[in-house]
Amino acid sequence: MTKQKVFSEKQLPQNIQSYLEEHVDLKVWDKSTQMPRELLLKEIKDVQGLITTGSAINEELLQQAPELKAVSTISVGYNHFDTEAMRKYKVIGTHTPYVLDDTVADLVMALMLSAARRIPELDAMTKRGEWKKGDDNPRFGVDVHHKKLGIIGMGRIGETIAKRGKNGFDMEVSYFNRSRKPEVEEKLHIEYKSKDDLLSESDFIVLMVPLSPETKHFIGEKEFKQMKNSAIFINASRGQTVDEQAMIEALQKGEILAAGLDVFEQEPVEPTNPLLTMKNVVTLPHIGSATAETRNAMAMLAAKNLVAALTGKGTYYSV
Ligand code: 8YV
Repeated sequence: MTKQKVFSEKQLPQNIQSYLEEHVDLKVWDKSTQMPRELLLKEIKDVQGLITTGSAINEELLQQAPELKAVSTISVGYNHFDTEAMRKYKVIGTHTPYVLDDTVADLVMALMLSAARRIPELDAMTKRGEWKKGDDNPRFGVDVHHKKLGIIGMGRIGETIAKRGKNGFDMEVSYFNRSRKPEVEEKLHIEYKSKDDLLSESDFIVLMVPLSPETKHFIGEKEFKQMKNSAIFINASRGQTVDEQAMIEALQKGEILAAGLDVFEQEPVEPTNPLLTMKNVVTLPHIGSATAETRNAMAMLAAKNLVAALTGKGTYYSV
């Protein structure tokens, strides 16, 4: 039987490439840079499977890929999938849940600690040789332990963050979610709060909702005004879940104390973005899942998802 054709727009580790080659006829974009859209549109003309990380899988692409049966993204988030159009063209979409939960939760804790204890700012100061003996008040941060942590979005990653906050840092953890999760409340000893209560009572607010039309600008001017002036806001979901201009103003006016951001409305973040000049904002280049182990596990899961979806053998995580 002839193997089905698969194109990967991302370079893959050798063991994953070998796994794919056993099952499919594989072609890979051989550069580490983002593949230009027009080249992708050429490559997908005669393939049955596509491995992607963030390219828009929309009507424009689907129209030009008459043979396409499955698209596998190496990410848990799939806001780049137009799921309605994919259904229309009978194209299966798969993603990579579970394998990145701990890694992303670790990064969220790192952002909380970094913003609260001013780690990047004081690291830079120390390296500049500006550590002088005497009054260290200007370097005071705020505690993380025993504080109130409010998590917006209680999915798999939200739960993993709750565990760390509760068990690792003795925090009082509450959450807001579209649907209440009594079994998680019982298991983790966390409390459900309305969005308003969570925003006005939490010391740390972590946003972990998937991006969809309902969650675009889920946090904006009104929500920042509801937060305590001492609140630290963390976003490791998607940049568009926050009205970035409103966040900039809230930080400038001192309506919140600090922020830890792994994601931005525009990625890569524009060099002129005012957030990049704020000492009380920790900025990262979307590295939530970016450890060698986790990215390998995600790529392997994406490969297995695709093979299962194309061959009809085995299970896959459909979106
Ligand atoms: C991805 C992410 O690795 O999984 C997600 O949804 O945000 C990241 O972990 C990133 O989108 C690149 O694929």
